[in-house]
Amino acid sequence: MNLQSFSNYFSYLCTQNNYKRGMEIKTAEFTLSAPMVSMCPQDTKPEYAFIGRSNVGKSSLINMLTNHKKLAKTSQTPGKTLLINHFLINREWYLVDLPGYGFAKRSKKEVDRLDQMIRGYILQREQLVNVFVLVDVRLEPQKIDLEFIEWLGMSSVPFAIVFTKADKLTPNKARQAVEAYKKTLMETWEELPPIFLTSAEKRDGRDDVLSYIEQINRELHSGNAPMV
Ligand SMILES: Nc1nc2c(ncn2[C@@H]2O[C@H](COP(=O)(O)OP(=O)(O)O)[C@@H](O)[C@H]2O)c(=O)[nH]1
Ligand SMILES: [Mg+2]
Repeated sequence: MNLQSFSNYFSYLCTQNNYKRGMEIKTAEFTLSAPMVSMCPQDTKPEYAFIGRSNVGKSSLINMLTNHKKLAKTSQTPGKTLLINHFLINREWYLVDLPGYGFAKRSKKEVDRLDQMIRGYILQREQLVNVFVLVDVRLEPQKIDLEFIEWLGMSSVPFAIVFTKADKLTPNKARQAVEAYKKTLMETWEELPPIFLTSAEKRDGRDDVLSYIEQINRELHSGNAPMV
């Protein structure tokens, strides 16, 4: 699916009257950590991957979404942040915690290995239905994020952008930052991906993100979703 058709698909989702209903998280279980896509769970349930630069608020967002104070911490024991971590949610879908991209303090060899692992997973994992790219709402658009987003679009990978740490700005400033980011994206893309504004601290945006996931799951179940 290319960016344009995904955007159309999202518009379609938004017109469905049940779009805004929140999803209840009943169970969230750590499944396994894999060093490469071939070692990920042998399962066909839909997967939603989360990625972003280190410190963007990924662990906090995952914990907020799942109502687990330490779920993402499970994956933070040494080494595991360098692996693909699967969490099974409601025994129905996977939340996948990917290593951050663009580490400052790693050797070139290590950066290349991680890069290959992340891209291999994203391109090869057939049950991956959406990548959430996390971006700190306080920062000017960063080259590394824009390049990653561009690569997703060029690779026809459906993705959404999740702005984090909204509570660190006034609501007005946060909205302005999102608008400025959209403007930057529109320099490259005709249509925008789905965009969410969140705060793990205030639990803002939780229903929106979970409803979005739930709606895609529902479409997949009913067989109406366009295949990626
Ligand atoms: N105020 C605020 N701080 C946040 C939020 N999300 C994360 N943080 C803080 O940002 C830092 C990095 O968060 P973490 O979730 O570990 O980032 P990760 O490296 O991307 O997993 C921590 O000190 C968090 O407490 C948020 O929504 N609001
Ligand atoms: Mg983390």
